[in-house]
Amino acid sequence: MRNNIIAIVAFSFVAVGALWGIGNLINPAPAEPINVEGILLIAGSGAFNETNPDIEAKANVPKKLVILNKDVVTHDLIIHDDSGGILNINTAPLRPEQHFNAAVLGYHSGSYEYYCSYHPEMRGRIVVS
Ligand SMILES: [Cu+2]
Repeated sequence: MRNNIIAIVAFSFVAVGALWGIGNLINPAPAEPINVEGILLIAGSGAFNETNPDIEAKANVPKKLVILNKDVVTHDLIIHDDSGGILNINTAPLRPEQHFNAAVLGYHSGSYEYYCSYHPEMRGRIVVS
C-alpha cells in the first residue's frame, strides 16, 4: 500500500516533468521582446492631442497607433487615401472612453491626412519618408 503511494507520487513527478519538457519543446520561450514604437492619439474637444500633430513614419515600417476618445462626444479617426500610399484606417464611431488599436503603415513617401469625420477641424497629417 505504502509502496503504491510512493510509486504514484514518483510517477506523478515524472509525468509532470515530462509534460513540462514537452511543453517547452513545443512552445520555446520567446526570444527578445520586439519593441514596437507607437503613438497615442487622444480625441478631445476640437483636436487630437490638442494640436492635431503631424505623425512621422518611415515607409514600410509599421507603427502602432492607439486612438482613445477622452471627450464627452463621439469621434472617429479616418485615413482614406486612394493612391495606395498608406494603409487606410476607419475606427468606426468611438464613444467616450472607447479606444481603437491600429497601425500607421505607409507604403510610399508622401503626406497623408487623418481626420475625424464628425469634426472637420480635427485633422492632421501623416508624413511618410
Ligand atoms: Cu471628432
